[in-house]
Amino acid sequence: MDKNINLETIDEVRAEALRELQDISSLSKLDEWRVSYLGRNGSLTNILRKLGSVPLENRRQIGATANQAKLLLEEKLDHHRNLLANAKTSSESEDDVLDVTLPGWPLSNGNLHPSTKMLREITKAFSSMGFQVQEGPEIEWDRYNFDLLNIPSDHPARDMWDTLWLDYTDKHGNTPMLLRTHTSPMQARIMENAKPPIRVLVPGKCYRYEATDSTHEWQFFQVEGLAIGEGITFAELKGTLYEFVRCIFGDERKIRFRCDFFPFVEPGVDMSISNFVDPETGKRPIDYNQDWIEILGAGMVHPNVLKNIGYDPDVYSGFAFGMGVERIAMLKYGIDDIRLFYSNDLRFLEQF
Ligand code: FA5
Repeated sequence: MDKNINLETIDEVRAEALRELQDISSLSKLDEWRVSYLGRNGSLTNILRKLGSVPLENRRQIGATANQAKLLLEEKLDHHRNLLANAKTSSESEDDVLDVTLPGWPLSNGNLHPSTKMLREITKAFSSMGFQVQEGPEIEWDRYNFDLLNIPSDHPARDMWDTLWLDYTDKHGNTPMLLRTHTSPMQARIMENAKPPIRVLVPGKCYRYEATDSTHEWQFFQVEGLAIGEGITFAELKGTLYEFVRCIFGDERKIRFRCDFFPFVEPGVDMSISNFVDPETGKRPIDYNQDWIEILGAGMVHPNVLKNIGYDPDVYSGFAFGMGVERIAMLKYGIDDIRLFYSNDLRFLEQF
């Protein structure tokens, strides 16, 4: 028989453990206590391990007492651990008293993205001239983006709008889909569904497969304008665009029209806004070495487009324009690089 193991030894170990436990005031000390009594080489664990050497006649009683002692110490351990954890929480919350006199955290207000701001200003200017706003799909059929606009598949003008194609043809074998390269497909969609007189403005996102630089993005907003009726002339197109520039930039900015080619208008023009050096500040609105910045293409709707939709070009005429929203915002707010619009830099975005 192992002489060290008897009922008194177990009583002594238990009493000593309970005594020690009373003085423990930290979780780390409590863990040391657990290891010394209940750990793998703890005094009570050693007693239990040696039970096999106790003579059979005593083994049952000594074994039962040792197990009871183990259960008691485990119970006390849990209880003491909870006591210490609660005491920690309440002392922490005493340090953490709420001082209602401290200033609060400022709530940061969101603000509109400069493209959204510009879009709203542009639509407001044209609404005051009687244009209605309508939106259209960004994923478009080849037919609307090109064919109906007098740009057949072998037309070189397709290169002007390097295209992001979608790998999709519907079950009727309709021509492939694409991310619209301009808002002009809405000209055809609107004419298909409405009867003249038409005065519609179409704001929306466009995509082009092209390298980016300070004035070119692969995604950007355009606003398309379309006016169809009887006897509409180029003078009305010019008048509308002059009024638009006056609304957005005031009377100071100069406007320049130049001939340009777009297969869906005839004649076609592009329009630029002055970027002259201000004599007072010696600076340009945008810091480019250019006197003019192009913001839109425009023209009289091509008779072929009218015919494609089923309008009689001898009865109806009209004008259309498509403007780059970020380019206008750049001129208005003096932004040098179009790539800032989509770089998600809060230091830039918070200025608007
Ligand atoms: C067009 O997209 C024609 N659909 C415009 C049009 C409509 C002409 C109706 C006639 C009648 P263009 O590719 O030039 O044309 O683009 C028009 C405007 O969009 C440009 O003047 C410019 O302001 C803007 N833009 C074009 N490409 C980009 C680009 N990569 N990044 C930013 N803005 C662009």
